[in-house]
Amino acid sequence: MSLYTKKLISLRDWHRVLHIYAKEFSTSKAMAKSKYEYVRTFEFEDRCLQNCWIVVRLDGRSFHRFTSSHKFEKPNDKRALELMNRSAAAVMEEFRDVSLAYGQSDEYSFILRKNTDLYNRRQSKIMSAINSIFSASYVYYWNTFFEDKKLLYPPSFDARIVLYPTDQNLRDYLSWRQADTHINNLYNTAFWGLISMKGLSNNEAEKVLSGTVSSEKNEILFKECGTNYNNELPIYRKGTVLVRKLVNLPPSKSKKHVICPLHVDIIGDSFWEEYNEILNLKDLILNKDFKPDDIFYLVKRS
Ligand SMILES: Nc1nc2c(ncn2[C@@H]2O[C@H](COP(=O)(O)OP(=O)(O)OP(=O)(O)O)[C@@H](O)[C@H]2O)c(=O)[nH]1
Ligand SMILES: [Mg+2]
Repeated sequence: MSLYTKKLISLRDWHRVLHIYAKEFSTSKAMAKSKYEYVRTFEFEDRCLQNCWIVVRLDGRSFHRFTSSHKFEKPNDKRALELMNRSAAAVMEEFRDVSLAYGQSDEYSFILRKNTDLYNRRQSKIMSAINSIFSASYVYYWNTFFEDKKLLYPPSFDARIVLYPTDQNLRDYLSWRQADTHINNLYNTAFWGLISMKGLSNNEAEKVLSGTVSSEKNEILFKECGTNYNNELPIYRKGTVLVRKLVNLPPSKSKKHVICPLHVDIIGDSFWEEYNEILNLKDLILNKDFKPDDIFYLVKRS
């Protein structure tokens, strides 16, 4: 009985037989490959701690320059914000474990379910994949939102990952980002209002607003520019929160999974009560209040 027949009988496993053949008749190329194999040991374990909410925040790199090169409207360019929202929805279409996303200005935060097993919770894989899908989508959808504007150079985004161990930490994180939206937008609206409506220079507008609190900025906007801040579009004042919904879509009225952009308060309790499945890690239930006229993104793969 030949050596190989003996091995075949004793192992009774074709996979292992093939492995033996491969090993015994390996070419010098395969040997060389295994010689270098050790470099893998330089890789390090970067798994996110279990049971923590995983937040990935992307931020446009040098968007001050990017937005002025592309002549974005000041202080807010609605089409640019909608492009950000579309790109973030592409991330949520791809990764079902992203249960919510929040965006404002040139940044977007993605919240992964605390029990996610995406890429074995490896930080570098999660962060790079999300950044890549978002950045590629921003370029891919550019023409859909800016049919009259050429993309002059490739935009890019930095990314970071932060872990939050409690639901309250996660809510505080999102409250921080939405409070930031409010502070920046009120300032920017008043600043550009004083320049465009009152004809002030950048320096003069800065001086008028220096040291003022929110209520004073509101008053300056109202008295000097005739603008009631509360009438500004909610997408500017609140930013955008992307949530998942299970809805009946006409005409077939079959159940569909959609992603909806909302411009609502996420600091108070009511948002978290309405979308309680997010913190409770529950499956979506049919949402009967959905209006198909609102903007939504259909999730094609389920
Ligand atoms: N005109 C206009 N500019 C915007 C809009 N949204 C964001 N920006 C610009 O993008 C900048 C974003 O701020 P930052 O992220 O702090 O600045 P950055 O230039 O991107 O710098 P890094 O993030 O540090 O690379 C703002 O300061 C604005 O200049 C918009 O809707 N319209
Ligand atoms: Mg930026």
